[in-house]
Amino acid sequence: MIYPKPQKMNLNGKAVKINGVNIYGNFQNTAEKVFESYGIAVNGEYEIKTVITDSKKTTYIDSLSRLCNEKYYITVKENTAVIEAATRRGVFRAVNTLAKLITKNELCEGEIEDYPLFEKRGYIEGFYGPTWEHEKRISVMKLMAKYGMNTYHYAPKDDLYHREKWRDPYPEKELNELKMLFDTASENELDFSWSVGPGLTYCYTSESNFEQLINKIKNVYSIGVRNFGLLLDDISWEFQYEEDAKKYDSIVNAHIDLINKAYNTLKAFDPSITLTVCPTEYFGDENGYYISKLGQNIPSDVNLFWTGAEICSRVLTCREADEFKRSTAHRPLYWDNYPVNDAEMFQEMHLGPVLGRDKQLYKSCEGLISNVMEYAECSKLPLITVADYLWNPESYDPDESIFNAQREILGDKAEIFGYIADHLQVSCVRRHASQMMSDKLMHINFLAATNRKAEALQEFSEYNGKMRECLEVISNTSVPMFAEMQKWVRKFAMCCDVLEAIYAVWETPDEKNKAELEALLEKYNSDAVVMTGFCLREQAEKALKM
Ligand code: LTM
Repeated sequence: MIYPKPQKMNLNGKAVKINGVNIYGNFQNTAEKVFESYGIAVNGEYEIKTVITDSKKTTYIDSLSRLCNEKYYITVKENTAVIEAATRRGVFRAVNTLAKLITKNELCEGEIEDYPLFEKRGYIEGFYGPTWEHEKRISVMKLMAKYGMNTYHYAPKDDLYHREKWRDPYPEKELNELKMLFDTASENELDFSWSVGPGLTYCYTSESNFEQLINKIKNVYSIGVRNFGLLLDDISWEFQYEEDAKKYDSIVNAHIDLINKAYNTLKAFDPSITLTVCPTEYFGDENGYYISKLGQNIPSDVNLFWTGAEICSRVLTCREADEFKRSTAHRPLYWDNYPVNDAEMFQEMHLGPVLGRDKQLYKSCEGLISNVMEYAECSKLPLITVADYLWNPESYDPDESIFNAQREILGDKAEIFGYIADHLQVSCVRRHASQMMSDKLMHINFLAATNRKAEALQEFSEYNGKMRECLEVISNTSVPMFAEMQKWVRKFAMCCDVLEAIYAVWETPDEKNKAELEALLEKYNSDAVVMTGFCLREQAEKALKM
């Protein structure tokens, strides 16, 4: 299987063997670059033709009654694959699918019809904390494009020029880096959106503040960016300036004026500009006064970010999205605060698949943009699952998806990595971690309770061996993701020690072993980093009573 899963894939015929491809037709360059990025040689014997047809078939999704510029068809027969699409983006998606099938040796004769179900699918660097390094940004972008995302929002809270120094133009070096990001996004069919967050010091009645805001946007416009975000999240509900308090009876009216004025000015400057707004009330009651009034008084084509019922929502439901639409006259554009782990979540590492988003949410929203962790490499794992969900939510399987993500990032280390990943799952979408360990200990306890202590010890020892092997691999292999996980690896080492100490008590329940276990457990518990669920402590406490 390839991910994201195509909507309709009927490949049952003869298997096709490919050493390299020859590409003909439109967007040959695009196709060649994609194949090269998968390590597939161009100038081989297998023929790939791209046919651009702007017809209902290639531009319209019947089941959703909407146009789509990412739809494509692939027909595979003998030594030829024909791609039909209406746009470069459609070809880009098709070539990625073909390249995945080729690299997995899964290309057979038959047909594929494919399109995404969510319209806007992407991620936002919208977290508090150290900003991503430039190279990591590029690497995440390319990967997410391979997984079918189409949107990237640049909004790091700790980029000074995004928030604190919103008035100042970017210095040359930073602007050049932004341009490189914009170019990479364009090459990889991602819509790049740059955001400004002026709300900490903005005076709503000041003409010069407004001019500074527009000038800052034009500063970024100069490198080619056309999609902009105006973020008003995490600012005071009180006016900072007396003039504002005098003019407006409520902050929502100041925000409505600002959004409308910015929208009109930017559209007059260039009609192709788009605007996305993050309101100050960005979660909770969809019928609240602020969000309802704001939504109803800004243009319908301004995208409105919304994080759901909570800042970090456990579930996102169609019912809530429909209610949001009724209240605000806008379908929500979800700013989904998963996998982000900033603020009070800083001791958690979110490596699990995305969960709890309705399978039919795409019918009720503009799209979903996932807020990432300050750890770019680690973010890739949950982000791949987000991309899978967004492309084909109806057949999204979180377990399959995360396993594929682990293979994508870690190759043959994926399986052993599962022994630590099992414990790094606690987040807003999942309250419990350590499912694998919990099942294992349950079985070991069962064996012991049914007079099979030798078998129990054998299984316990094998499990501890795997945990230790995982620790060795993570500590001694140079993988970018492992480097980001240091504090969790340190805690994982303590977890391995505790398990081994429990085992020692099982073998010989004497005072010395118990004292050792107690000390290790104490060390484990006093480290605030979030790791296993309850099962480790429970097992240790049982051993201490032996
Ligand atoms: O969620 C929004 C709209 N704003 C901030 C984010 O910047 C932050 O990353 C998340 C998670 O802590 N919470 C917020 O309130």
